[in-house]
Amino acid sequence: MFEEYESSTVIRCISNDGLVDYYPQFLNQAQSDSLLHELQFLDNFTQNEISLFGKRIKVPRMEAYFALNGEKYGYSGQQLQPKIFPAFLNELRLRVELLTGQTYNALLINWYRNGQDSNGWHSDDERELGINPSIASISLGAERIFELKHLKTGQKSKLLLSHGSLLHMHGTLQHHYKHQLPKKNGLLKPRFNLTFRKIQPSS
Ligand SMILES: O=C(O)CCC(=O)C(=O)O
Repeated sequence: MFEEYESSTVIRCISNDGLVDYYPQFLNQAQSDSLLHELQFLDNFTQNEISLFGKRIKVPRMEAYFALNGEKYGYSGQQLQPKIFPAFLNELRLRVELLTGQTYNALLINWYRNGQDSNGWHSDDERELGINPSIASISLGAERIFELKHLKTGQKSKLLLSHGSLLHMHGTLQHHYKHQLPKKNGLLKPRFNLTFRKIQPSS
């Protein structure tokens, strides 16, 4: 069960099993609009395939993956092809690092074209992300609901992710919770979700 503490800039959701910090206005309106505009010109998006119950299926969203030094990352039986960070996303990366106090060398962008695109229940627990992954996730465009579910109790928490917000998942969260971005019927507008990650050197 999460307890929420609100200050003017951050809502911190604390449980014994992980940490979530939510910054509703990490970017102001003008910055958010301008970033959303720039993202629409990126031509790195593909609809990738994962393995699920022995079958190859297309993920219900578009993805683009950037890495500073070709760091390899993938999930559910797919390997993402790293592209070089465009300058504007690298500047954003440095700004995110200042906020969270972490360093990131990779960025996975999810582009949900409308409310029928989604991201099913999962934990970001791939070995490349280290023991307690720090994932800083920026939302741009349409508001969508983000859900967390405790693995043992099944208890759910919901957050509405707004345009320009940043959600920081860290601590032991990925060991104890799954998260998802469900479909939203009737929504025609797109949303971009920029997830900054730290890929550990392979041993
Ligand atoms: O779109 C979101 O906010 C969730 C993205 C997500 O779950 C992921 O990239 O692992």
